[in-house]
Amino acid sequence: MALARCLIEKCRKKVYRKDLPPTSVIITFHNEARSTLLRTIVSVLNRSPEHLIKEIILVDDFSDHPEDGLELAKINKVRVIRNEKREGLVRSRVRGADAAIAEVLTFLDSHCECNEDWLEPLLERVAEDETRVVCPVIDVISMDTFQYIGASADLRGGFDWNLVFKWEYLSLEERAERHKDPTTSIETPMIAGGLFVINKKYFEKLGKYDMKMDVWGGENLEISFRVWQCGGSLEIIPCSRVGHVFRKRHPYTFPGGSGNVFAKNTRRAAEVWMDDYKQYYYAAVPLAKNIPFGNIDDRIELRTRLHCKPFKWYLENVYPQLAVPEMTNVGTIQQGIYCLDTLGHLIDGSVGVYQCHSTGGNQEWTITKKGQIKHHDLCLTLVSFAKGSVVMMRVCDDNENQRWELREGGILKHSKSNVCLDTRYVQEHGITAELCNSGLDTQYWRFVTKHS
Ligand code: LR7
Ligand code: MN
Repeated sequence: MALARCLIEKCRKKVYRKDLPPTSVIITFHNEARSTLLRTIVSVLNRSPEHLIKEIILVDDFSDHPEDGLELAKINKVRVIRNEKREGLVRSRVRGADAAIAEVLTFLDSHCECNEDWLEPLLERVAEDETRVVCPVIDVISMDTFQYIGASADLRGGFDWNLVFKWEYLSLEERAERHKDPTTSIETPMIAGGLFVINKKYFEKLGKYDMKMDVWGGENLEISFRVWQCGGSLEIIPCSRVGHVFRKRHPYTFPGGSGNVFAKNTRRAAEVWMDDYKQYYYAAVPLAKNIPFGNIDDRIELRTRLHCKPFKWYLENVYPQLAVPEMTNVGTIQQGIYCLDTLGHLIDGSVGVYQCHSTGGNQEWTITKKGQIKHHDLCLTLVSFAKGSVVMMRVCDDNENQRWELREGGILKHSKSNVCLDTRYVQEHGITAELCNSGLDTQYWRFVTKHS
C-alpha cells in the first residue's frame, strides 16, 4: 500500500510536455448498456485536457438499437459511425481508425472510466517515439456495484501456450528495481487488447489489424507479436489509469460460436507469427487444429514486407519467462499396419518391424530435436562398411551418424547422406538404409504421436 501511495504522489508531481499531440478516441460497441457507454465518454471528456481530445469516434457495431449511438452523437466532439452489419471489434476498430483525423489513436472499450491525468502520460510516450504502443494500468470496475477499484501496477501481460491472455506479476528483482522510480514504463509481451494508444501512421504502417478476424479474441495476441517482431514495443504506463468493467461472459451473441471464433482468430495469429513454435499451441489446444482459419497470404506478405523478426527472437528477447516445452514427440513409427520395433534386440542389434500393438514397449520411439530416433538410451545409427551400410542401435551420442530427418513424402532420411530407412530386406537383415526414393512403399513411414 505504501508503494501504491508513493506511486500516486510521484505521478501527481510529473510535468508533461506542453506540445502533446491531440488524439482521436475510438470506441467500438455492440449492444453496450447506455449507462456504461455514457460513463466512458463523460470520463474521457472530463478527465482529459480539452485540447488533447480531437474527437470521440463511436463505432456502433450494428447494435439492436441505433438510437443508443445517435443520442450520444449530440455530445460535443462525439461522432457516430454505424456498421451495416455485425463486423466484430477488429473491423469496427479499423473503420474508426480510418475515419480518425488526429495524429494519434486511442482505443477504449465501451465500458471504461478514465481516471485523472490518464491521457498525458500515454501521449507523451508515443510523442517521444512513435513505435511505442502504450497502455494504461487497467483498474477494475466491479460488475456488480460499478465501484472503481484500483489494481496492482506490478503486472504485465503474458500468456501460456494455450495463447490465452493473462496477467503476470513482475519478478521480485524487477519490483525491487522499480522501487527507485515506480513511474517508469513496464515493457509487456502482450497487451490486454482494448485500451491502448498508438500513432495513426504507425498503426497503418504496421498493417492495422487482421481484417479476417471475427467478433472478438486473438487480435491482441496478433498485434502484440506484430509490434514486437516488426520493430516496435509495448508498454504499460503506471501513471495512467483507466477502469474497465470485467465481465464474466459476453453480453452479446457470438456468430459462429465463441470457441470456434476464438480458435480461428488465434490460429490466424499463430500461423502468421509463431513459426514452428505454433506446434506448442496445437499441443496445448489439440482441438484448434480442426478449426479452419481461412487464407493468411496477405498477412504473411505483410510480415515479409516489414522484415519482421522470427518468433524465436520474440521468445528470447521479449518473453524469456515463457518456457518452451520439451518436444512431446514420443510415438510409433509406422509403415501400414507394421511398426518400427526393437524386437527385443539391444546394443549393436538391428531393428525390424512388427505388427503395431499400440502398447508402446519395443515400438516406442522419440524423435528428438537433433534428429535422433531414440529408444530409451539407444539411437538408430548408420554404420558404414566397405560393402554398404547397416542400421544399428547404439548408445546415443552427438554424432552425425545418428541424425535423421522425417521428410515430406514420409521418408526417414539420414541427414548427411542420401540413404533412407527401408524395409525391403527386413526379413534377412532387419531395417537397412537404402538410396532414398520417396516413391517406395518400403521407405514410407508415418510418425504417430499422441498429438497427431
Ligand atoms: O462483435 C463485437 N463488436 C464490438 O464492437 C464484439 C465486441 N465489440 C466491442 C465491445 O462492445 C467492447 O467495447 O469490443 C469491445 C471489447 O469487447 P469486450 O469488452 O466484450 O471484450 P473483453 O473486455 O472481454 O476483452 C478483452 O479482449 C478482447 C479480445 O478480443 C479485446 O481486445 C478487448 O478490447 C479486451 N478488453 C480489454 O483489454 C480491457 C481489459 C480486459 C483485460 C484483461
Ligand atoms: Mn471489455
